[in-house]
Amino acid sequence: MKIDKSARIFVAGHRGMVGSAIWRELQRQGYAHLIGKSRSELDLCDTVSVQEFFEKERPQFVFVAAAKVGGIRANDTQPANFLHENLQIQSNVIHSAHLFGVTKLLFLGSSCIYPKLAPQPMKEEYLLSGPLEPTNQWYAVAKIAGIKLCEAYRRQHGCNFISVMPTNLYGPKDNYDLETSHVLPALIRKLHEAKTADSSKVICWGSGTPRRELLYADDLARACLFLLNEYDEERFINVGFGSDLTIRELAEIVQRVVGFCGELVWDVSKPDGSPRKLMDSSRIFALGWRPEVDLEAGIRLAYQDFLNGPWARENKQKIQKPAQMA
Ligand code: GFB
Repeated sequence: MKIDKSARIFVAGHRGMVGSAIWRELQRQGYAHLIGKSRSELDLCDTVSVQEFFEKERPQFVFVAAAKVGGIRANDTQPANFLHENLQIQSNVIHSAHLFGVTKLLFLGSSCIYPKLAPQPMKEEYLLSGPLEPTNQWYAVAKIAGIKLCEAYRRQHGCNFISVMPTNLYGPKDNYDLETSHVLPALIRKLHEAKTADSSKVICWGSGTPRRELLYADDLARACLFLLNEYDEERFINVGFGSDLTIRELAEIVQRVVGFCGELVWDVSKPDGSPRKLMDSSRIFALGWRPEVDLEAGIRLAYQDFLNGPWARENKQKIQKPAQMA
């Protein structure tokens, strides 16, 4: 299905890293009628407000990029929030999309839906074939419920709702809070602060041996628009970069990009999480989509975004005082 450039398109979560990347890509491709609501304007956990919003705005297409997200520690320490908020957001948006006749909806999941020890690379059919990784099982269960909701509304009501599983993501508007962030923004901030404070070492979490696949958010956004136009199947579809690396190798790239010459110390009291999460993206590759941003180039863009944003400015103020290094 080809989407008209004047269609009313709602991006749930348009201020987040993924939602804002989708918004930029929609604008770049000339879609003229975009709808986005900040959290203070519309609480997606509130069923009545979400239904009223759909009734008033009547979006024709919906991207569900709103979610409570975080890195390994946030997932591990806030299980109730990750499960409850994500279940609420997605069921409110998906049910309202059905009630108000949305033409097509795209739901975004996560690679953590796959079993902790799934064979690599992970194919779509490995869903629910083994136990989940304990640190993020709550988020994973919510995302699996989101996939199943889309399938259920398709089967029972004939809705064209599709699900897309991205690998680990990074890019503009990432979260640099060291307690709740994912590994890449954490490494960018820690290494930048260490360089600025002339520290000799930085503490990284875990053993450094887990492998991760990372995709730049704007590449995911291109994939999402491509799939909204081209993909109508019930089966969800993986979107990955196509190769992975160890966390230690990732940290070494960040060292190079940031220009930090000190030592990386691995704190093995912190969890490693899944040993490996490499997606098998052959289905979307066969449809003709490919990532465009190479990892080191993407990390350079992300570092620039960090330097231009509030986290680095806060850091500049902080280092007037004696520097604190993690
Ligand atoms: O990105 P991350 O937090 O989450 O951590 P997951 C990836 C790996 O980096 C783990 C290590 O092995 C961490 O121990 N790591 C090293 C660090 N230093 C750091 C650091 O300073 N901060 C962080 N955060 N990690 C998440 C899930 O899993 O992936 C989410 O918890 C979601 O639910 C997301 O699915 C995509 O890749 O392990």
